[in-house]
Amino acid sequence: MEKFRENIAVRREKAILIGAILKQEADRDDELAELTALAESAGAIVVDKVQQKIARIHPSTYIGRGKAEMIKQRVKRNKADVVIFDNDLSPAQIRELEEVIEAKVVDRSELILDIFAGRARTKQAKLQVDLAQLEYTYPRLTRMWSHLDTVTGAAGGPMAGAVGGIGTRGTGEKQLEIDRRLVSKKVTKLKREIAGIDKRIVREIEARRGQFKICLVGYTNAGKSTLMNTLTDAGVYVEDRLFATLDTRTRQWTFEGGKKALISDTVGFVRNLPHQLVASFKATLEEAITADLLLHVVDVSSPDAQNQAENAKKVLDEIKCGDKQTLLLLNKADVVRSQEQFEFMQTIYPEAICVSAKTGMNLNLLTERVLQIYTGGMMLLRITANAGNGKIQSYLKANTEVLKQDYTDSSVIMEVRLGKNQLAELQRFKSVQIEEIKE
Ligand SMILES: Nc1nc2c(ncn2[C@@H]2O[C@H](COP(=O)(O)OP(=O)(O)O)[C@@H](O)[C@H]2O)c(=O)[nH]1
Ligand SMILES: [Mg+2]
Repeated sequence: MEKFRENIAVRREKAILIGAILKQEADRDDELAELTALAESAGAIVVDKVQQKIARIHPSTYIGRGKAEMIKQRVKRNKADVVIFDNDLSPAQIRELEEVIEAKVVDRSELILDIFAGRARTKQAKLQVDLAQLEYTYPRLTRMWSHLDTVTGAAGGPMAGAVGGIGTRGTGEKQLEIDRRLVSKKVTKLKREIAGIDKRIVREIEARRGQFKICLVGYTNAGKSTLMNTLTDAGVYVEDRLFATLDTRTRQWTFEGGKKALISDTVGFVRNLPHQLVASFKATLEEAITADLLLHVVDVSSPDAQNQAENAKKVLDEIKCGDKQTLLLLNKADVVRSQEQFEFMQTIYPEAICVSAKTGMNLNLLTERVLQIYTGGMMLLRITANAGNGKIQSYLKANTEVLKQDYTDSSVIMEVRLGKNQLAELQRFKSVQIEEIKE
């Protein structure tokens, strides 16, 4: 049943990327950057890229049979498993291309669906992705078989179609019914899985309580994953210790002085997202909703940078993250193409930090700002407690910078520097006198 297009996953597969551009369209010099970031996001290993000019869209193969033959050779040479198109293909085109190329063919929307499916974690997110998948593949399923004979009752919404009655029986119709049963089987299986997922989510939230959570947002290819890796190079994937297989994109970020935060990567915004996928895309941003701080990464070397930044802000507003503490990062500052545009971006976003995830430029500045927000700024305190109160003394030694420690007959007086956000924790200690020292 490989024609059911369930097998769109490209994880760990060697992929060749194809971008077909109509002759009259403008040249692109981005080397399929977005598709590359998406493919890697889905776990594929990109082994080759082809940007192909075509005179027209060929109805059966999109790019034309000759070009498809050429891709077949490249698949052979690279021992590739999958060919990913930057274009949206019809089911018939995919089928035809798979026959000529003799490898799995995936189009851009399918790739995006695959990523979303891999990232959705809550019940709601899962259901949304599933719905998007059905919305996208079910009508294709219907069309795929309807050429065999006329199908009644096959039209309509994806769910309606799956439970709808069938009139006369023909070859295509029988096949369609089998496929429908597969769809409903899949839904049942998913529901069972969701029950398990719910428990894991609870565990995850438990594990994260009280930790400072940072979330990377921004367009695909902006450099979010690179930034996360650079910032946490010495850090550990949190899943190793806490969440087993649940979240592969959350890492521990350890600051100088030993403070720790959690930093999560997101799929990112996608250019020209098909409308069926918008809801499921938003579901993948759920990580952002629970974060304490957002790092909004913008690729400032892209001519489309301002538009992307504004677009991302709009969506963050829609999912009610608009008021969340956010640092805007103008990334790829090492490769800006237009100095004029770079300066313009700095003018309209004066608060933004210009960074390079690749060269490490200004990442110390970023770290400082994050730490400042994390701690709420530093303050100096004089703390007086009973000399016998060992708890407060060990807390201060472990969690603050102790500048001075004096003893009187019965008391200990300590001067410490700590983050404003630690104050609440400190106030939980009984019989302790706290005074702020103005510098
Ligand atoms: N020159 C340069 N390239 C970068 C920088 N940050 C990321 N990249 C490149 O941009 C591409 C996309 O980066 P990635 O981290 O996957 O983006 P994501 O989709 O936002 O996670 C990769 O090829 C990176 O090597 C940077 O600061 N400078
Ligand atoms: Mg990424």
